Amino acid sequence: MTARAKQNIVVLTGAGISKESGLDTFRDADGIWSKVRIEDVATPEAFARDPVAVHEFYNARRASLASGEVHPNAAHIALAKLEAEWPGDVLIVTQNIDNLHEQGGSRNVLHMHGELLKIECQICGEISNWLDDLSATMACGHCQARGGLRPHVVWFGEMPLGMDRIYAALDGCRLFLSIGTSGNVYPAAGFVARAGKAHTAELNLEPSEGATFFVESCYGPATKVVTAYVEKVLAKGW
Ligand code: BV8
Repeated sequence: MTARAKQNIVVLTGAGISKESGLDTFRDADGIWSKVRIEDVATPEAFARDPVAVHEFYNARRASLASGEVHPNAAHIALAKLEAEWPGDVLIVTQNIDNLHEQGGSRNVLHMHGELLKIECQICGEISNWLDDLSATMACGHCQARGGLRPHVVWFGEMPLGMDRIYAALDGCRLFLSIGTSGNVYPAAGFVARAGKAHTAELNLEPSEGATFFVESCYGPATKVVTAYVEKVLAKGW
């Protein structure tokens, strides 16, 4: 087995990688949290207090993503090329709930904050693909119960998905890339410190909150810096 085949890569992505596909980020000046408060739409308490408002928030984003007008960009496609051509494992851990990594060709994707095009029943636990609006009165297609359906999304205060698998991948990886994230949200923002054996690089439009934790940084739009970085890794490593 070649040396490279033993070198696994973990890539963390955030909303910035989808910005050039037309999806809003959260904390940029015109971002999602400048228009609506986390406490009103992205916590279990908000959902219990006003499920209609929370469903409206996710229904609008789901309709945009499912419209067929939002496409993966060159950065998503470059990461799929890295996965296809790198001899070791490449795991994408995304904070994003869009499906643009998959649309761009990536297969090994872990959505730690859930997926916008899936819903879950709080009564029977069934997780289903769902492209339409969701409402508080809809019946679960699996158990037929009404009133238990929610977006399959991790809200603030809830446990992110796949944490054991993520930490195992971070412990063993030799390259950790952080792309398009401001480093504000934990535990994702702490992953760079967990990747003890890895070369760490931040590819972002501007320095994140955790910029000083990275050995290397490349600043600029993801469609440029990610494509260039992937070509460099495939040509000569890091
Ligand atoms: C949890 C829902 C317990 C779906 C989201 C310490 C340890 C552990 C927890 C905490 C802690 N301190 C505080 C907490 C609690 C909390 C938290 O982090 N709060 C923050 C606000 C302080 N965390 C939680 O509640 C998490 N759960 O902790 O459980 C636990 C404890 C330990 C270990 C395990 C579990 C749950 C967090 C999940 C919340 N759900 N989303 C949805 O509606 O989308 S988070 C939300 O923020 C999105 O998922 C988003 O992806 C995520 C992070 O934001 P970013 O992706 O970084 O987006 P942002 O806009 O901030 O930045 C975009 C970046 O892109 C910018 O830097 C910009 O410059 C750049 N950019 C812009 N354009 C481009 C670009 N880059 C490249 N190219 C471009 N063109």
